[in-house]
Amino acid sequence: MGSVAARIVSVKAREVLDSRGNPSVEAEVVTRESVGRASVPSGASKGRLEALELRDGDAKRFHGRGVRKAVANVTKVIGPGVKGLVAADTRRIDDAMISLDGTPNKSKLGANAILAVSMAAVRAAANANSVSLFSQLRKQRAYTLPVPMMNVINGGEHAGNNLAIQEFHIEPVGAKTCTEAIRMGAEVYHSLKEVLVSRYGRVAINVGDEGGFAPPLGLTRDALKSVREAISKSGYNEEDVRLGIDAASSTFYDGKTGRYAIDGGSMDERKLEDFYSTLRDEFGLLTIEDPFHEEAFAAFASITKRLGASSKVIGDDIYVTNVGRMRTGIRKKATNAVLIKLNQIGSVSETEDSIELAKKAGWSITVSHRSGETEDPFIAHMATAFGSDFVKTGAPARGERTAKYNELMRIEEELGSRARFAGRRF
Ligand code: 2PG
Ligand code: MG
Repeated sequence: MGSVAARIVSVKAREVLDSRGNPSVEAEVVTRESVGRASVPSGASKGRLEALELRDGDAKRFHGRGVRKAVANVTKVIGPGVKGLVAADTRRIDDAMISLDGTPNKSKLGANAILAVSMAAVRAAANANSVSLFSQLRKQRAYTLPVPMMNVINGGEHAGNNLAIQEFHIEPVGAKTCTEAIRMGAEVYHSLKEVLVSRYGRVAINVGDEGGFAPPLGLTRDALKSVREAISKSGYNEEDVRLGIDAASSTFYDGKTGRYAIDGGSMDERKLEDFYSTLRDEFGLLTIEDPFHEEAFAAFASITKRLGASSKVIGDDIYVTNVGRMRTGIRKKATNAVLIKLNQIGSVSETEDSIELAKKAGWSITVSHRSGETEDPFIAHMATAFGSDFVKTGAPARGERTAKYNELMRIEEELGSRARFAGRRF
């Protein structure tokens, strides 16, 4: 089957809503042979150095959160600028947009405008060739599907409770396939619902931004205990379903005092490291994401040295999927793992560069959603195409989260014997 060099004829864009009811950019790249559509997500606990998400600031619409400027940038600037380029030539399209923008953080056209087109172009190419998105992203004989990191208890800026830690994950590494891992995760999620009702009453099963429960708790340990009980209630052991956290600790760090407000008190860096270490021992935490604030390279390096042999220390806000920041992290041995988010950097090809750099460094890779998501399952394909060890895309509930998990199951089915599962590979 020869591939078609579908060229971009036009680019459209519109405002759509994300899972928090905020506007987001959706783009459509049109070729003579196909159309590719994509929409971008939006974070709440953002890294300071992320590429810029362009918002209108016009208080009369969406409380200032409209994205009409970004939409206009797609139709008026980017569209004419990429017209005639081959939709499959992701690097060329991204470079063209980056130079049209001309700023280091995509602040002129908006990363939301640029990324939407970058993703939609890959889809247009896949559709023109009648291939799945993952194989358009990267052609391989066999693919490795990621272990889902499912966020089953929400805290921090994603929930209305007093948990400082933003996310409590389950990671079914003992599954044989991705599809089985998703089933195991969904079972634990439902056992957790029962555990929370019996411990704290029905008020505890309201959900947060990523579909995890948001019980009215204030202590990290209480959340972890409930998740652990849910794992055993589902008939699994803690070797097969591991625990993890994303502290997103920039959100509870006070730059003036250098202290972290957590569990009703406050801790300095040393104390917080000891706290994580105790949690690791008590709950066997496989993942600790953003344990310290986004500039704390030395503190990251210290905890990685201490816990890194058996746990993944993931850098999210500290790296913002930026190869420059990641190089600093590699040099300083700050982490042994990275979170990859397309919209932190703002184009598909730059995201690929970050993944390749992480691979070279021997880091564990987790492709991730944002807390504000659309129904677009692009990251399921991204994770598969690049052999990400893990995928983080929320609870196994709520449509914008299940869109990704369901897509992974379809991909695994399509691949058949060409599918591997990352499992315990970490
Ligand atoms: C994170 C993300 C996604 P947000 O911190 O890892 O879970 O949250 O999208 O709000 O930055
Ligand atoms: Mg994070």
